[in-house]
Amino acid sequence: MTVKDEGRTVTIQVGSSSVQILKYGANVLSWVVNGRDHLWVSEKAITDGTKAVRGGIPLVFPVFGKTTGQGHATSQLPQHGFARTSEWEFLGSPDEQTAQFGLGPENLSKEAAEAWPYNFTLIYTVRLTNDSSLETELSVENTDKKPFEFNQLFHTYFKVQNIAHVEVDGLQAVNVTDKIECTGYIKKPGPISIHEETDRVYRDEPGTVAITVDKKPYVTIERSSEVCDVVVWNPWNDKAQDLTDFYPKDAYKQMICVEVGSVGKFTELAPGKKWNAKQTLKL
Ligand code: TA6
Repeated sequence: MTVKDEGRTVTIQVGSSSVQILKYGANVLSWVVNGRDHLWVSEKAITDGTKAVRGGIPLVFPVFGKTTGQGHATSQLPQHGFARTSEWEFLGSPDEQTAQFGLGPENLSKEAAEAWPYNFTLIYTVRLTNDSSLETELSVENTDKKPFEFNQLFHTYFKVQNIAHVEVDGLQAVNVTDKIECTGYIKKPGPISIHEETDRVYRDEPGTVAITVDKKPYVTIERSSEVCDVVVWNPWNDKAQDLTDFYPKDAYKQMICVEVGSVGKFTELAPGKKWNAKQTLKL
């Protein structure tokens, strides 16, 4: 078991399994178990710090998507906020299978710090367990004298062999916001399959969500109670064509984003208080 700082990345090794984290965005780039990487990263992903990485586990904070209209504290921030496009500090390893990263106002670009003028501390903990599960946990602390509100999401890109054999199971009869159809509805019981551009938020989803392949469990996503929403996204062909860093263009058949977080509404954090979100990805 080792945690190695390799400069721009940190690698956790547990037996033959490994996780690699890019310090830029604290983006988990790979999760390799039994010789297979279970995260998808575009072959044209930009990892030089000039753009959010297309793949892995981008961190969405403090806003999901783009706030419409003026006046909200996040309205000047780019889509999905600044966490995924900031250089995080590697804080070290509490044990030989855990890496920790930190982000505060001092790490932000001038634009981001001006757009979201709050004192805060983010601590991101990535752990590869003895059974090769991947745990990611984000701690948010309000170190300011005024409250702030935020969204948070683990924007996980899972690699699959063929999207036609994949379903997302465990989603309950909850409110769904469909961003493609611009509709809202209550989900019907049963698994969902992906056969077109899909971009949905399953709100206040209480269950343990699983990605299945040919009806057999592939990855199970366990989460803390703060992580109450689930986003399912696949760009499909047309949107994949439009995304310059999405490559190969037909790779929408080999990926699915099942993203857990708190995005249905803003969470308010009072001065001096902390908030934690954790997901555990199990094979
Ligand atoms: O999580 C789904 C989503 O919000 C989609 O609407 C799509 O925009 C996706 O994120 C990717 O966003 P990005 O800014 O990384 O291109």
